[in-house]
Amino acid sequence: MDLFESLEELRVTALDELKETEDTSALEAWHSQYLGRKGEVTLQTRSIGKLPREDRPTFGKRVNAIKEELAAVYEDRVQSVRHAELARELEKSAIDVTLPGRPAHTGHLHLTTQTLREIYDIFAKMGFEVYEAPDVELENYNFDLLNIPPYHPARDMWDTFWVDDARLLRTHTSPGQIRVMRERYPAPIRVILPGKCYRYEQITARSEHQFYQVEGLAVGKNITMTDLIGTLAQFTKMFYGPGHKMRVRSSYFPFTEPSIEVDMDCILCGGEGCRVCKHTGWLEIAGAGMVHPVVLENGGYDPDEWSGFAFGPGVERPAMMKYAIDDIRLFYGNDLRFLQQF
Ligand code: FA5
Repeated sequence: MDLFESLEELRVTALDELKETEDTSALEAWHSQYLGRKGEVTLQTRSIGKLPREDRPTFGKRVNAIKEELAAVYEDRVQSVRHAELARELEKSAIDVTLPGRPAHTGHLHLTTQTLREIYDIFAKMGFEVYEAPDVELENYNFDLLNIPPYHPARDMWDTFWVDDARLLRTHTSPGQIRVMRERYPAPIRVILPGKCYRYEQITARSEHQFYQVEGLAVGKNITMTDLIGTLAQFTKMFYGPGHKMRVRSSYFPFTEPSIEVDMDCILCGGEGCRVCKHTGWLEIAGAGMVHPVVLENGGYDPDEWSGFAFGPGVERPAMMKYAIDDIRLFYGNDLRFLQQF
């Protein structure tokens, strides 16, 4: 076979092999085999010397033409192989838009907020409006105007976080009584004052150092203890549902006279006694009483003409009773396993 024939044969073989290439590495191998610096087609020019002088230009031109042709066909092949590779890649990593997505977790109201709203609803039905008072309170409002002067031992009932010499984090919602009375005088009052209270005290299963109270205050003409007990009995019936026991004990608060403590039968132990009810079968849910004449006066109301009652339940403790929660620390422990149950 002469050099011209073997050159044509090389062309056909190279084209056939190029058609077989399926990926980039096969293409690279093909390119270096035929068109690389030491490729079979490139090296054809070295055989020129073996040809008769008159055939050499024709052979040289033919080698160049084949090189150009193969280079052009190679470029086309590169394009189509890349396309095919890309298509395979896309198919492998394709997103299945028909798959259902991961569900987004929606939050919900904290149990304390739910309980607060439930309490607002109940008192709204009895004609009480919501009145808001500040968390950072003047010592004067938190104590003095509530008939607790600096020397009074009752201050020991409320271990206090002080902000400075005159201001503190309110230890109870009762200072709001003075604010609302001073604002509303001489109108009759029927409000609840919800909010957070702060006490510098030991955290236990039943006591937190931050907790909510919902103060209640009614001021009017001829308001009596019967109205107070009736209101609290109605509240407990609506909050806990029928079939629960409420009891009232006499107690002492400097800002009410007479004063009472309101207890519910302990739902957790069914009255048997447990650590939450301090083994008594009863859990204290509110302090209450008839507004003390000094407090009425400090609020601007003449005690000879006006009378009133006040009460101050917590929020977490009544919720613990209602939902059988045996540790108050769960409320603010941020454990979703707890929070998601409500
Ligand atoms: C008071 O704070 C009075 N101001 C209540 C009051 C208002 C009496 C109006 C008379 C008239 P006491 O310290 O008992 O009272 O708290 C009232 C309620 O707040 C308790 O019954 C309880 O439900 C809740 N409470 C008190 N301390 C804590 C605490 N550390 N953690 C959780 N709840 C608490």
